[in-house]
Amino acid sequence: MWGMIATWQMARDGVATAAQELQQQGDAGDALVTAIKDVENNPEYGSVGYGGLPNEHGLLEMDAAYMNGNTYGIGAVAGITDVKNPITVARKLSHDHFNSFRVGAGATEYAQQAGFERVNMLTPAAVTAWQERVAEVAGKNLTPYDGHDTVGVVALDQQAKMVAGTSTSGLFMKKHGRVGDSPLSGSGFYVDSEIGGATATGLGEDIMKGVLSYEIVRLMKSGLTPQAACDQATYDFDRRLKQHYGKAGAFSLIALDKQGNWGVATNCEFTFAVATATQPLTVYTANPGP
Ligand code: SD4
Repeated sequence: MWGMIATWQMARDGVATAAQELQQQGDAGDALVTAIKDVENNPEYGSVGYGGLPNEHGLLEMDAAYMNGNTYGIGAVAGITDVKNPITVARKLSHDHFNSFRVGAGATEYAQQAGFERVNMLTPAAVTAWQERVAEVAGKNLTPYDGHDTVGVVALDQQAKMVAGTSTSGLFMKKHGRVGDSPLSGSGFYVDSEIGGATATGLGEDIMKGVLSYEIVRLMKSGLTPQAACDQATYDFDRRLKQHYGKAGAFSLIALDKQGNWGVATNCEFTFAVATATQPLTVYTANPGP
């Protein structure tokens, strides 16, 4: 069995290539990097990698993480700048026992010293979008837009290895140094090859309150299907946030288990891509649950 699930329609092409790798006995980690790099490299996607929208100062700060479900090795970067593929930096860090989560200037310095390509990731279109938004909110308190999209992937290969990863430029107009859920273990992603994995997209500040990716893996461990685990974690926590705050940010969760079964739950309109040994690549639209 093999399988891959990824957040948002933008992941479709990357998942298509990665699925071929998995079908030909490829490694789950390599396939995940193929899928995420495809999104990072596409300037049309304003929320991930090249073309991502910047923070309040016009600086593009990116977050990414990689987890190996066989070893529990995790690598992550937050607020990294001018690096072509943050997911590849995160993956390299996942081999390290110490210093495996780097932030800000330290993350960028690490990537440079490790030989990763240093490039200006801010496109002219992103600069224009930022200038327009700055003019729009001039004199007001800048707030991030809701609804910018992290690419999150969970993959299973034919050797039964599972991995999870995320990459994002976070929320447009975020405060300098703001970090969301995406690089945080348990919140933006989690995977255990003996159980399954999950990743999140949406308002990081709310996702991390519920450590939602870990919660889904924990529920799968207790015997729930990926779909039941996604439903329970997502809708329970959405309810609790609404009880406490009167509202909940938009968020969506996807999961894949070690048998290649998958699940999804969302409190907003959400698209995702799935391919498994028994199911050709499909992009679905999910609607908010109860
Ligand atoms: C964050 N979760 O930085 C990311 C952004 C995102 O849909 O996925 N928005 O909070």
